[in-house]
Amino acid sequence: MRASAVAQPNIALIKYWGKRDIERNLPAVGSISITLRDLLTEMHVELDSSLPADTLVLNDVVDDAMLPRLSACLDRVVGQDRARARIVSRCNFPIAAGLASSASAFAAITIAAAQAAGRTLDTAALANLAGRASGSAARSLYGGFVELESRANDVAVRTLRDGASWPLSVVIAITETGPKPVGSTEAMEISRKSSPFYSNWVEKQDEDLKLARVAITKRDFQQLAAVAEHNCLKMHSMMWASRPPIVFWNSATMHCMQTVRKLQRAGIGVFFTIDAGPQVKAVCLPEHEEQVQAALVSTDGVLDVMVTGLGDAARLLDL
Ligand code: 2P0
Repeated sequence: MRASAVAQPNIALIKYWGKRDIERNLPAVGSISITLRDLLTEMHVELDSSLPADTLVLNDVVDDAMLPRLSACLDRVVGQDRARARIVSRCNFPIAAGLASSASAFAAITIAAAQAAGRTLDTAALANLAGRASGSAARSLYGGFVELESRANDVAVRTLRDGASWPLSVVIAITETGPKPVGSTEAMEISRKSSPFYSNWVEKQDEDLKLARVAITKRDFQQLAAVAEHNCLKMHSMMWASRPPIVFWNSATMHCMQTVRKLQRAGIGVFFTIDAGPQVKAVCLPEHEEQVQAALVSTDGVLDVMVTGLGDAARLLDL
């Protein structure tokens, strides 16, 4: 009745923002992401009928903040009448700061919980269960370049290309370490209800998905860079125009974007993307990784820089 799993977060290049069905947490749009390599969330789950309640220890500290969502996820994976769970988690990067920690957490706990309960589920079923907890988590069940298609009653997720066949680097500039001011779920609903650009965002997503899919198939870095930056800026513009406005950026976020523009003008193969937080992810060709890292390290307001590449799907760990 116990199992462990590990998952990495993923970064969307064509982004998910908005829900079509809140009850089932189905995204309003499809998305394309890259699964990262070195950022890890481990989840150890032990089901124990003698426990009075679920418990969570995160990085050696008792932590109740994420417990309600984890418990709800366990209910869906194991069943409502399940034994309570002792959950121990380790995460080697900042949590709830726009680095997709919920994606890796829910991908890992879904796999570990299914195994602990003795349920044999295929990856598609696990991805749908993880996606009920956090839309982006469905993508961390797969490695490399991943596309999520939002269908009438579920999501269909697949790897478009593995990371080894197009090994891009990802340089992450940390510009703030505290948790974000508003959670993604709440912020998405504000956008859906109030942004004058929301319907256009949903309507045009298929065009961006197609361009990105073709760019990934052809390994066309310039085409991927153009559509990924466009999609990112469009999502943030739509959020900014919400009431109340949803602004995740700080001044260092802007400085990092300017750094990337400067590198591009110098012929460096790099583009930026930004999620529900102030961190900037610079995706680059591996041969330009050191230059991109050095430029971001010396950018005003950058606190730290992490460098990684593309990684594999979430998986079980041997106990
Ligand atoms: C993404 N983000 O595609 C987009 C881009 C943030 C910006 O998916 O409400 O934590 O739990 O399904 O998956 C963050 O939202 O949202 C997210 P819920 P999730 O990566």
